[in-house]
Amino acid sequence: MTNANKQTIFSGVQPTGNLHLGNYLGAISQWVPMQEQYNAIFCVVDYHAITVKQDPADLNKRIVEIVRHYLASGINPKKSVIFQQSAITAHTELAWILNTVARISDLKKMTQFKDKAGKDQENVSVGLFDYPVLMAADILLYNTDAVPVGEDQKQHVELCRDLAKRFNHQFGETFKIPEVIMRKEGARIMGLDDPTKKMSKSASSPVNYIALNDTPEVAAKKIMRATTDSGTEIKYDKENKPAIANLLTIYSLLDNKTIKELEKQYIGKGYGDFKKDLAEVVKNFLVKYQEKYNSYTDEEIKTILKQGAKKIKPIAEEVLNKVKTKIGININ
Ligand code: ATP
Ligand code: LTN
Repeated sequence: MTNANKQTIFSGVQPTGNLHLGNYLGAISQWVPMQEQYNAIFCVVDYHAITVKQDPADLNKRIVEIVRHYLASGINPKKSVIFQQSAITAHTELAWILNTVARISDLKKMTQFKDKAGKDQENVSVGLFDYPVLMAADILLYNTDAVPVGEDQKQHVELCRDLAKRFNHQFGETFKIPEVIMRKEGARIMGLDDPTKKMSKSASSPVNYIALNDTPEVAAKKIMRATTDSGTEIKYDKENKPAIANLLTIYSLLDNKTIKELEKQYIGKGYGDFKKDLAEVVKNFLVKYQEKYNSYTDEEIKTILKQGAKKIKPIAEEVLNKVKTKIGININ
């Protein structure tokens, strides 16, 4: 199943909207080198996706697409487990049990809920409100040591830790307490049109983000149109030059150069030169990425998902069974 000498990481992406460079740089790309060192489990969190309205046919296609993104990014199904959340019923069962430990006041604090619900908090689904509890169940079912995510998910992992501690306190040592892992740079990639807001697939403007399935030409144009700051210098200064700092971060991560190296490379050059080169870097990245993305058949992907679930289902069942015993509902 998994190697007892290695720690376990768990993470997931929702099959909603178009994945973008923020998802890739902030989350998925940091998983790739971790596959060597950890038991790595990557989930397609379809039960999370339905907390907001989805078209069933689109959702069905997107589940497969997320796996394509994982593979295109370099997740290797021989090293890591890739599976679909709804294939393992322990996720929703544990979420139900954790619902009895979570408090309404905990969930009301979640900034993602507040952002997504907006002014209409009373009329969104209970599922959207409860979403972080399901996420906690995902993580805790696999004795997870660490959860690599983008910065916007940090608060959810912290809630997961709190729920696990509360449960352990109430029922005795049961769950491992997971740590959050985030990139030092790139945990929050900002919108190309507005560097004060995170790049988001739900952004109102398509120039906010570079979708991983944008054509390389369209993506290059988006870079050329990206907002810049006043002044002319290519310098990393998050406070005063948030747009250039964001573009430098993207450049650095895609081209494997440090920000210092890039600053040096562009001494005496202007925003125009810098953006032209970055557009080329993004273009080249997408050409390779999309080639890999398209190189798998749907059948291959479905097999990967099925084998993944089969491999880790026993771990989830064992943990769930332990929980059921602790709370007193196991009668066998
Ligand atoms: P959105 O705001 O675009 O709807 P989300 O956070 O709901 O996105 P997911 O697809 O579930 O979307 O996110 C997958 C992963 O990508 C998570 O780990 C999340 O933290 C990360 N992520 C999302 N947006 C960014 C970003 N702008 N910068 C860095 N990481 C990000
Ligand atoms: N809520 C996360 C997706 C997610 C997740 C998880 C991430 C669901 N379950 C468990 C890490 C671990 C998001 O990115 N929107």
